[in-house]
Amino acid sequence: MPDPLILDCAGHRLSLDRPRIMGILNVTPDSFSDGGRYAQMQAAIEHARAMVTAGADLIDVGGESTRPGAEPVTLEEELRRVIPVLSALRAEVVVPLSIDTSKPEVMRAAVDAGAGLINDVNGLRAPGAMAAVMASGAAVCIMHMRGTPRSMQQQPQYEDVVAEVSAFLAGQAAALRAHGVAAQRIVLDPGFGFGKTFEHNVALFRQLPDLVALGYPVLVGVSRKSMIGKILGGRPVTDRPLGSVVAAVLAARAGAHILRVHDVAETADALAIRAALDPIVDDHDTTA
Ligand code: HH2
Repeated sequence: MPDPLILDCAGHRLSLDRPRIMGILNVTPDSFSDGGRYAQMQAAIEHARAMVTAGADLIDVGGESTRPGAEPVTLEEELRRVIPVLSALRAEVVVPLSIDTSKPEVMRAAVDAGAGLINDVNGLRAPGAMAAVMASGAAVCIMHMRGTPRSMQQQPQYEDVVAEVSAFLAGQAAALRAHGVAAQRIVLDPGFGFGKTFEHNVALFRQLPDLVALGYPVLVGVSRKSMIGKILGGRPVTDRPLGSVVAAVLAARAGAHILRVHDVAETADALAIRAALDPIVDDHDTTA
């Protein structure tokens, strides 16, 4: 059985004995083009530093928006957005860096620039993506998505969303293992909001323990997503932090190992309270 307690991010061994926080660093709209390049780069580094100070255990750098309907970004543009940031962050922060990409070329360049985790919302379905992971020493997050960001919210349908998502993730993990990728390098993610209706997202969240039972670390990304807004009566994205933090704590209680969030400080506080006071667990963290 895989050991879920360590994630090997290209030699940087991250213990998953408690829920870990992945801070989101988006370098998307018009990033680093010409004039504003240096200023935006500095802002990105400052934001990453602040997230680490606030309790982030990983920083996820993304150069392509995956919002529903988002237009794809060219390879050159994505490389231009993320590689300088990763190279700079490598010297600036001590936590492992993650690259949020589906392109094998970006995966390879990002690992060379210092990324220790490849976070693929496309679940390694692109030709060459599996090979890029195998050839690297990096960990990988395999996320489930139905379709592409452009098309994924056009009436997604499943017979049994939990079973289908689990089968896809288990199959991709097995393919990696068969090619010699260690279990300690693999993370699974059901992909909230990626080709799923609100009801699909709720079913997947409520049944997170089924995914955890596959034996690999599980990453949950619900921060500020529409499912949080919908539960809260149509809240705009700016008013979703508290709902997002509560959902992160619930995911941790269900056994999720990594929480991908925008609001790092608030999530860290909430997890600390949970670790100290949750009456349902019997292994309280008393180190605070
Ligand atoms: N969600 C987004 C992007 N990357 N990666 C993983 N593993 N899991 C997720 O749920 C996930 C992800 C959503 O992306 P986007 O809508 O572009 O916004 P943001 O990156 O600010 O969350």
